[in-house]
Amino acid sequence: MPLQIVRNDITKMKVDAIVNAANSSLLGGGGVDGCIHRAAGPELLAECRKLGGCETGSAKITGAYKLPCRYVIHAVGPRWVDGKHGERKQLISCYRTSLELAKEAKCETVAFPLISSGIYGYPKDQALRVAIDTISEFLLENDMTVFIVIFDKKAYRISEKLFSDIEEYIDDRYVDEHTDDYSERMRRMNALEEVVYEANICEDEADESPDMLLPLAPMAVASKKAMSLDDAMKQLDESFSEMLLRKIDESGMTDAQCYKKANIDRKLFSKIRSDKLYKPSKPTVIAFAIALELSLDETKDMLMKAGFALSHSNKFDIIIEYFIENGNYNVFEINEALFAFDQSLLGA
Ligand code: AR6
Repeated sequence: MPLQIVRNDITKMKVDAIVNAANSSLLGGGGVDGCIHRAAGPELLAECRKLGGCETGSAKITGAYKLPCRYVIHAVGPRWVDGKHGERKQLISCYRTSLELAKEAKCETVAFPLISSGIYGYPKDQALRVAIDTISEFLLENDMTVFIVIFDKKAYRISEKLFSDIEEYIDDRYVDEHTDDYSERMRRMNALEEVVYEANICEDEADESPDMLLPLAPMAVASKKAMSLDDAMKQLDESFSEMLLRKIDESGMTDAQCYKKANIDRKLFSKIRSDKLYKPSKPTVIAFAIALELSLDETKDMLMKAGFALSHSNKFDIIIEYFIENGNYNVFEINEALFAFDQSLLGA
């Protein structure tokens, strides 16, 4: 997954480079800056002294000394005043400069804290949005794995409105699922049993007793005839990989546009492309469905190809449904929300 949100102490991240939320003196301070200097040891400060400071909105790179990474990129974020003093522009520039420095240093993995969102007072939901938008734009053109490291989950905020909309949507769906009266549930069960029963009876076995019922694959359901294994194999449905490639063609996107929009890395996509019977994880399937902007029904079809379904007794599924129903196909925004609700993220 090229962009990931994780909960951790950034000084523990085993990546090529970590980014420090520094001040323009580059001589250390509180917050994450203090943590990084303490963990790296005094040699880091000695190297920083030679850099002659750094402007707000820019960044400089040093070694990492005792840290488990190779480089520290010291980025100087803006102090929040009221949002009308160019704060956003400077914060974007911080992320861009840091990513360019990481690229020049041939880093494949980079971890960012939420720059400016602590002592500098940038509202956390807006700081997160800037981070995600700027990093995902960079990843459209560059192969890198970038982590946004959230230190304190309590301090993590998606917008209040989005959070409460999703919460309400989850509540409604759980309510739906659990307020069917007894007769409605029996009706559904009976309907289901009839389908299964019908599906299992072959014409020449019509007199078999119902307790001989076995669950059959949809392919067999369609034929209602006993068939040899060879014949059955010939009727195998379009696989997940085949459906994905067909949908990409139909969408007019290139493969790269699609896997990038899905937040899936190139290597994983090549595996799926070259293996017709590739078995993806559920978040991977959904990531592609989102990138392809499939409707809810098409998403369910694609999930079925990989042996999955969406259920109303699962928060992850309801959140996905919420975004699809609202026509919001931004995988990064969806991941923000999934993270806020402690669910696994979309992508690999
Ligand atoms: N790992 C990851 N994130 C962390 C960690 C950690 N170990 N510690 C804190 N954070 P801040 P700023 C998060 O205040 O707002 C310093 O004095 C924290 O929860 O460190 O850019 C500098 O020298 C918050 O979300 O940086 C500057 O003077 C985020 O890191 C000034 O603070 C950034 O919070 C910079 O302020």
